[in-house]
Amino acid sequence: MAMLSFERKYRVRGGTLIGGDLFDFWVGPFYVGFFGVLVIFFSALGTALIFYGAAIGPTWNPWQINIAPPDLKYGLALAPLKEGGLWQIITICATGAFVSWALRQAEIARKLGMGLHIPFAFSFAILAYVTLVIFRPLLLGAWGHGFPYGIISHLDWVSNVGYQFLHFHYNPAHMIAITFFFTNCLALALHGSLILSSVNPQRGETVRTAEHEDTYFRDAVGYSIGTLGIHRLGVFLAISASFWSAVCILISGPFWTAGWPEWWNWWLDLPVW
Ligand code: 07D
Ligand code: 07D
Ligand code: U10
Repeated sequence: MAMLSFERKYRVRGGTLIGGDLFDFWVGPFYVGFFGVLVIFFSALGTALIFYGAAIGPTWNPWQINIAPPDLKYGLALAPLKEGGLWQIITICATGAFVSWALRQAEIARKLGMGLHIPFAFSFAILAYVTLVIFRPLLLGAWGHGFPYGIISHLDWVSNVGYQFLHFHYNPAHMIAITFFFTNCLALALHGSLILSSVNPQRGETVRTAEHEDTYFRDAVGYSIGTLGIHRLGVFLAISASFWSAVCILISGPFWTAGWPEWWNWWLDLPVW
């Protein structure tokens, strides 16, 4: 693929975390780097193993394909390939691919002299995933507590684990996470619509400025967080949503074994009554 005119300026040497010049090149639009090679390796192996798991399973229906974790009886040991061992290797591949992807983001940011905000934010998604398939199973003493890899089967897992705690909505960290997710959605709706309303005018009208944007919210709610501030808020809301998700599932089992409604008994037990 031919270089776009501006790419010559940005496709520069250096910034790699490992490997020096070795993989410091592009294939088409993609920067490669050592971690790009790792991403391709882990995702190709992981995807191939999912296909192998599907091949030895009962169905090719994409919705029904299921790669289950080992039975609880295997504890934290390695399981035979066809009894959860596949899930264990796929988990290693997925974690390897996600972490390599974050490090590739970091290399690209360094190359461009940018901040590391993107890999920092993505690492919170990785945190939620490894909490589900590594940290929580480790604390509970069996890989069998990880979620199964399949479109419908992972939904069944969420529902089953939810009802194990009678009413998952009563999990206070789940409440905080959900509130962050909803607030994140509100913030992006406000931001997206504010930007479009000021910089994408009808034909013949002029583009408005950041001052208009500030004034809009001062008029409407008495305060504007500002053009940089809204992006800080966005990252904060998004990483907080993932963080509290990780917390809400990590405490379910390892630190709280009763139903979640029962947790609220502390309120009834307050001496003030
Ligand atoms: C839009 C970016 C693009 C990414 C997409 C996902 C695959 C999986 C692999 C068949 C926002 C690509 C999907 C590569 C195919 C195989 C083996 C991101 C965007 C389009 N879920 N989940 C989905 C994953 C968990 C839950 C959809 C992944 C937890 C519920 C998709 C993970 C819990 C619902 C999917 C993961 C949970 C879904 C849409 C990892 C709590 C839905 C995702 C690695 C977090 C929804 C049928 C989306 C649905 C849905 C992928 C983990 C709950 C298949 C990769 C265990 C309740 N999940 N999920 O748009 O329609 O994300 O399901 O952790 O209702 Mg899930
Ligand atoms: C884990 C995804 C990480 C993804 C990565 C990247 C690829 C590449 C390639 C596209 C965290 C993957 C990339 C594969 C793709 C290409 C090319 C994100 C992850 C690293 N709940 N609930 C949550 C709500 C109920 C239950 C979280 C709402 C019921 C359990 C969130 C409701 C019961 C668990 C949330 C609701 C129940 C959760 C999920 C409403 C079921 C979890 C978001 C309105 C009966 C999970 C860490 C998340 C969790 C979780 C929301 C209802 C159970 C806060 C809004 C009452 C068991 N629920 N829930 O975590 O915390 O994203 O996971 O009713 O385990 Mg819940
Ligand atoms: C933002 C912004 C802003 C912008 C922006 C954006 C945020 C104001 C200035 C960005 C936002 C958007 C573009 C909007 C849309 C985005 C979303 C809704 C988020 C969700 C995104 C997706 C669903 C797309 C996901 C696509 C991905 C992740 C790309 C997939 C790419 C690859 C698989 C290749 C990766 C390349 C690597 C690892 C480097 C090495 C590459 C090579 C060697 C070449 C390729 C080699 C092969 C193909 C070999 C074969 C590989 C295999 C078999 C393994 C792959 C396995 C698979 C299963 C795919 O704020 O500013 O504007 O734009």
